[in-house]
Amino acid sequence: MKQAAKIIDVSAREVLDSRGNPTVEAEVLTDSSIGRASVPSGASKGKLEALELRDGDRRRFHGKGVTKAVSNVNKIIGPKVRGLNSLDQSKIDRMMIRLDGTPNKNRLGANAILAVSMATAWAAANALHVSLYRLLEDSRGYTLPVPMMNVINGGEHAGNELAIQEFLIEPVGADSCTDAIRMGSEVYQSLKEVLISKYGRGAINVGDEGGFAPPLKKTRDALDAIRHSIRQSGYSENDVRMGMDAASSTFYDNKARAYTLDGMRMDANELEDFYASVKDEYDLLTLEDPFEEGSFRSFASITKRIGKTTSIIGDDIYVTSVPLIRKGIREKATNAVLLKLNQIGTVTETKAAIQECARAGWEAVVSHRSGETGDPFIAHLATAYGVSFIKAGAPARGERVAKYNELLRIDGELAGRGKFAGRRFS
Ligand code: 2PG
Ligand code: MG
Repeated sequence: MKQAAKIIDVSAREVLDSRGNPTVEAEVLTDSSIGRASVPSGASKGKLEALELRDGDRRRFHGKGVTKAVSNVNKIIGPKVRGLNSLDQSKIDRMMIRLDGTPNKNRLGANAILAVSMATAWAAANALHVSLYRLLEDSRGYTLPVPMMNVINGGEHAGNELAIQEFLIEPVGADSCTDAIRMGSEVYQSLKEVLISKYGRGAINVGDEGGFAPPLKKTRDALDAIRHSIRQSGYSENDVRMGMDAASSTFYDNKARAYTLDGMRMDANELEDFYASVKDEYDLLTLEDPFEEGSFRSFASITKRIGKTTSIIGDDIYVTSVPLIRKGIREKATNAVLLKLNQIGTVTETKAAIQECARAGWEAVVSHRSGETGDPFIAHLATAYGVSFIKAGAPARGERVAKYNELLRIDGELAGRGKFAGRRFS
């Protein structure tokens, strides 16, 4: 694929994300195509994430404007990228990293850099008239990921009292990714009925990622409702597995070194016991961020205890950074990694993080953010690199289904040639 599609213009604008906050959208124009991308934004962020540059001007968007990042694209990045070949993704990404010159992209902003990085990939794919996953491909053939659908929202993503941020369903027993999306949607609709009949219509308001945000307080209440809805949809718990993202930094008290969960105050050992019994009762397939992001030791302890049958996923502790993932591998801290483009800021660095997981034999999970846009980039990224899971929210709300619908298109285009990652887990 060594053709050229020369970049002739790069521009950016402020658009709104799914929470109604401003974010950066960039356009890359080549001599034969156009690529457009917009960047997501997190709520429960890791401390070491690349910088999301916000204006801080209280008179606009409550300080959340991104005009500085937009202007960095228009005035600083754009002129340097013009004239380059859009197919040289890693060269362009490396150039932007150098231009920024800081370890966490705090001069130009990861939101500015990532918007151009992703728009470059779209422009290159469009110039070659191929789907994006084909452009990004890693030559190992295509494997479509298991969708991890967040059907009950808590933590920072909802106004209820659930401490755990995400309760996920994972239809591993499906025949294909297309089938898995259908199964997930069916369970989601059953869950709606289950929640109404148990708790009334007020229980089906939704959180930031489209999952229901019922007025529950206890972890097991949420898991029970999901289990009930899996059975009510006619599936077994082997077909549709369950997972959680605790995002536990959000319920950790640093001074007291204690976690507050389900009305209990627990130290790391007690919390590990809690997770281990929940894992046994509900056969959790995945458990993300069980401890706050500095606790590599606690992560390693739970991985040793339940990691044979459960993927312990590190999100905030790795922030998609290769050096941190390497530290995790050395310390056997987890056996899986969450990958988010905007935690690190370029497509090339995200790819390197995925490859690091593959080398260690760890599962990789490509993920959305709680603040999203209609950009379906991650559906292509997950397929191109054959990761096991994609986490893109509930099978509801436009910005969430944009990713699942793109997977349906990709699966259709591959017409049976794409493998499905679910088989390994069922
Ligand atoms: C997470 C993400 C995505 P946020 O913690 O995994 O679900 O949440 O984007 O708010 O960091
Ligand atoms: Mg997380």
